[in-house]
Amino acid sequence: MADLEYTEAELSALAAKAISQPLVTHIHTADPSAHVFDGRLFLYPSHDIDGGTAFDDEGGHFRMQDYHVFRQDSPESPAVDCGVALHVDDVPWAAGQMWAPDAATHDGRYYLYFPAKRADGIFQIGVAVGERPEGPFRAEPEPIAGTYSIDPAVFADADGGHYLYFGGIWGGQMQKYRDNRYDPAHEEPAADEPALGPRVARLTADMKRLAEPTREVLIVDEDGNPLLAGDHERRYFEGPWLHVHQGRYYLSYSTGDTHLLCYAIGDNPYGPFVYQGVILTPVIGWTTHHSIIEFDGRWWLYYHDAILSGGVTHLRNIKVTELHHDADGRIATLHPYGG
Ligand code: FUB
Repeated sequence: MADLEYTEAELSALAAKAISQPLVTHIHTADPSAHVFDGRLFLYPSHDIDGGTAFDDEGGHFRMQDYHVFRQDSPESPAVDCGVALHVDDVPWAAGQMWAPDAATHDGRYYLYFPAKRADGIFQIGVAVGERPEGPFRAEPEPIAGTYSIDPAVFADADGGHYLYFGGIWGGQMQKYRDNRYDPAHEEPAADEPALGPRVARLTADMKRLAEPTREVLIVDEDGNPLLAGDHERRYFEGPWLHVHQGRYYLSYSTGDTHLLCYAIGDNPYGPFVYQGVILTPVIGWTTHHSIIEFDGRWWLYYHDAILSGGVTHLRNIKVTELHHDADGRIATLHPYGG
């Protein structure tokens, strides 16, 4: 997960061809989860900082400590910083590394879901409750029992149910679990074995607990065979997101070391999901992470790159661009710097 080397000239050429510009420039932001709550648009990104830690494949250089929430009048409007919504110092169980968050609303309250490392270095997912979409949020004293790993994403289904998805391999630690049990001896499956999928569980009505043990979300090819761990261009790595288009459930995610945002389609929140294709080709920076929303009848992809920092992988900036589904529901592939 090293920095990328770009000359000034290369960066200006990429910026000139980019399909969108950074939404936030006064701080570094990444992993944008966008939501329309009561007709208003809110963004829940990571807040990147330089913690002075050397790069490693475990993501030790992503040392984030807090979250800012942003408000927009529309995806094409400026993003207004609503300030610090939650700080790690106010989370009793968390020691650091506040990675990609998400948010949900239910019965007039707002819930921020976030991963963080406990003092023993193990990631878990917590929830914090607020009275307003922009926070501040008050963290529950303990992480959500039964969760682990990173990248929570909460999907609100039309029947009122909420589903928590999560999971990331490598630094996200999901490869250390099988059947929801941690064993430090576990590693990623071999290349010819089925890849690990994200985890999903329905949330309880109070939005603070899992209503059931998490189960694996299966991503399969067009013949129904599970994608294999060696299929790095298509297999799940991190950053799950769910949206519904014309009655079908779309699971989108990052392929990590091949830097693609891909999608797969299913007919219910648990899957299986059939792999379809690429949403976004690689951005500047090692990571790619996104969310997809509909606003006023148009679809939008929120994502990030690292153009503001000249390619520093852990100093990113969020962006947004329009997304198109064709008549068959296929998503047109976007190229972040044209082409
Ligand atoms: O922001 C830290 C991590 O980088 C996220 O949790 C991953 O999805 C990747 O974007």
